[in-house]
Amino acid sequence: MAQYFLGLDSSTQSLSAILIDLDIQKVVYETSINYDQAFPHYTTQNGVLSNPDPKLVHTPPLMWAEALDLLFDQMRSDSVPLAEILAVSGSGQQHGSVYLTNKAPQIISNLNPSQTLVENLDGIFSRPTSPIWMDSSTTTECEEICTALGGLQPTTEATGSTTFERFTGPQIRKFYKTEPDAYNNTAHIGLVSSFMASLLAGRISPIDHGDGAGMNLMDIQTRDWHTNALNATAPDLTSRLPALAPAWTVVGPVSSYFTQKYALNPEARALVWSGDNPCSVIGLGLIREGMVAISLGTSDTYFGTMKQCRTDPHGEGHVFVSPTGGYMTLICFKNGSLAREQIRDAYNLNWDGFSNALQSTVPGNDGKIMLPYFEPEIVPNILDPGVRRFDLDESDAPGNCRAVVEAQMTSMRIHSEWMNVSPSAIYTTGGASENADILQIMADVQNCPVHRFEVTNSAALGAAIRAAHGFLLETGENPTWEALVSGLAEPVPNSKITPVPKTQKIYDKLIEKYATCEKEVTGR
Ligand code: ADP
Ligand code: XUL
Repeated sequence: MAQYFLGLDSSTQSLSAILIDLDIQKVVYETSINYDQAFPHYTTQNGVLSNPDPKLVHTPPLMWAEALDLLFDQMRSDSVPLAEILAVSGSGQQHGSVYLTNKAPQIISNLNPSQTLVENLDGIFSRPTSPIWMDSSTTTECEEICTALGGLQPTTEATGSTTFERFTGPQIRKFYKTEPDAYNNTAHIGLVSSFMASLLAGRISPIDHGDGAGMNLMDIQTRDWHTNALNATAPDLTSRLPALAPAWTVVGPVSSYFTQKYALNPEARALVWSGDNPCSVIGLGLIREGMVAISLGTSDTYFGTMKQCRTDPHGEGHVFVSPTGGYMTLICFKNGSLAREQIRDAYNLNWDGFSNALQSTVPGNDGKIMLPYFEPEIVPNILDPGVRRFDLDESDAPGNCRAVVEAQMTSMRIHSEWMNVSPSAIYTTGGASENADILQIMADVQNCPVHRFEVTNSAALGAAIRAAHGFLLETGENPTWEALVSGLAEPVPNSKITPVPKTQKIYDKLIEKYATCEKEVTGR
């Protein structure tokens, strides 16, 4: 018999849904609503309000709620078996915050199905727009909170990350400082994830530990609110924040608004939502310590997993709680595909030519090294961009092609070493994961097999799998993550690329030399 679980993804530009049938271990339905197209009346561009100050990036949260109505409408017209869904969970863009008045609990628990969500939510917001993760206007507040907590390393050890402009704590502090009346008028502060979960459950939802870790407000070790961080952020913040809870928490049955309006089953469970990155960890099948996903997109990102909580002493990698209950890290390298493209174009190559160059050069590149900071880099923190070459001639086209890729893979290895976990399997996604020669270097430098992974929406898929996990736990079963992801979140069959054993010694040496070059440039 079918076992349907629904995962939603409230992302920057769209709200998506994935329905899985756990019985046959397949995705059976997918849909997505693009905000700009569906709701021109909010005047968003790529999901955000334009602002003369590029550092201010907000979105009206009412739009996210309106999208929820339209999504269920869409599913109903597509004859999705809504009445048979056992549980629903979701994923939200991380860090974005939603500010509600003291009327919120009452409004959320009495949603009237003969009206729209938009009509129902009249009077709920104490701040009509939500700062989202693209907002970078809180540098002063970051410094204030970081200083109050004792500096970069203590802040990272306390909350899993040092303060970042987009993180929720600095955003809340700025709101309190610049709009004190509106802050006073705010009774509840949630994240995108917990706001959406609250609508589905018809009550204020907890924030899950995964998304909570993206706030600079949660103690990453105890997973409770961090008193000193709260005090450093804004007065009386404790009473404004919901509870924190594990990612498998059932908030309650779905709200009668959805059962009456869209014929969801009144028994269906509404789970807490999590952030898109924690959800993606599940949607990418990273269920055991040492499983890593590397996305080679516009930027390159590294998702690592670990059982124990360790934090990055340099504050470059974020530590979030994984929906498995362990920990995950997110490390973002800005100079990814665009850096590879710069080199490709500088030597008038196409991707085949770039691959030929990689094939015609040797692992370790005879010690030729490039630091590929075409743009300011996030990891390591480089504000003053520029490509640096060591024992590498700019006229050496194949040497430069190998050097850019070896640099990127080496940098990933060096800057994930603080986790103290050797990767056991790497799943790779993104545009450049098409390129087997790049993946061979990845496997060799990391000394770990690499598998290609094709995903369309790992966050929504992860949310659907999490819904199944929470549901089965509540019904007294003991689901294993292996069984849950099986068939749903697995790499492309026969895509495994194994490291060449004799390259190990070569790369151990290269890594040492690379680290020295990097130190020279960063001064650290
Ligand atoms: P994003 O999702 O961040 O927009 P994608 O994951 O779609 O990016 O990746 C796009 C990038 O993939 C392009 O910028 C391009 O550099 C890279 N790419 C595409 N094909 C190849 C290839 N064969 N070899 C290396 N890089 C490639
Ligand atoms: C993570 C981050 C983004 C958002 C939106 O720290 O800011 O990945 O979660 O996707």
